[in-house]
Amino acid sequence: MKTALTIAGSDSCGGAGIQADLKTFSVLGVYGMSAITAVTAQNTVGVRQVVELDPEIVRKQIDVTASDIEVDACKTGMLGSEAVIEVVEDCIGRNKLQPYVCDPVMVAKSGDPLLKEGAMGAMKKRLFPLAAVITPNRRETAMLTGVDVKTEFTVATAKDAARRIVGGGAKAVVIKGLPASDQTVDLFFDGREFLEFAAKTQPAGKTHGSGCAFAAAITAGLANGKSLVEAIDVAKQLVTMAIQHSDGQGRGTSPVNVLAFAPKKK
Ligand code: PXL
Repeated sequence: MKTALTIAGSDSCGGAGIQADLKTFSVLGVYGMSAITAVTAQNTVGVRQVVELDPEIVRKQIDVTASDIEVDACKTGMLGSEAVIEVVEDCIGRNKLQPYVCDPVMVAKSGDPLLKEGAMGAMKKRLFPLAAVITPNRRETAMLTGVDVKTEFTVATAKDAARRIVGGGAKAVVIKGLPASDQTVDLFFDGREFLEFAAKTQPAGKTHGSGCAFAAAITAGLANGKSLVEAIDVAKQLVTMAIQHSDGQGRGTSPVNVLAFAPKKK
């Protein structure tokens, strides 16, 4: 079985973060491993408390795991601080954790911050060049390109942002959740071509954990030897089903249900 490692925060309510990543890896038949960067006490309504782990225990989790089990692909989600970003850069390099998918998590759906102010520059400089792809949502795209976070990106205006993110040192980017009539488009750019992955879903921003599941599904696809574009295509299908078949847990933003994509018993 192929393997994948997620380096991310724990979401106690199970919809996003490490929990979403491990569920997604399992659904796609990949053996999942984790290095936890932060523990959040949260539910579908919001994040109540965040405790960041010491960067050295983040390093230990990665090194000890990767020294025993080969990592076929890796992803990062919530990293929290510049100190953790520096450790993760070092660990990815030394342990050759490639291919690597960078989900530039900065703010929870509920609006709670998941990355310290000032740490975004370190993520761009240290992690983006190592990644096969970066997967920002619209808000993260605005933050990464220095425009107002309320910017209503369309596929057309997101193209310029994608060019700037790749121009800044990323190999490829997928900007998630662009509204286009009754579809939601994820826009891919690798410096050469633009591709649009479209599906009919409810408007972006109404589900908890969709971004984590998307990046985890790309990671699992890469672990399984798929090309980046094939992996993104399957990830889009998985997230679309996971949104459509949300089980409706909680009183706030419903978590996605990645199990909806599990292979059906014959
Ligand atoms: O969806 C981004 C995200 C990532 N990681 C953790 C989270 C969230 C959103 O709530 O809690 C731990």
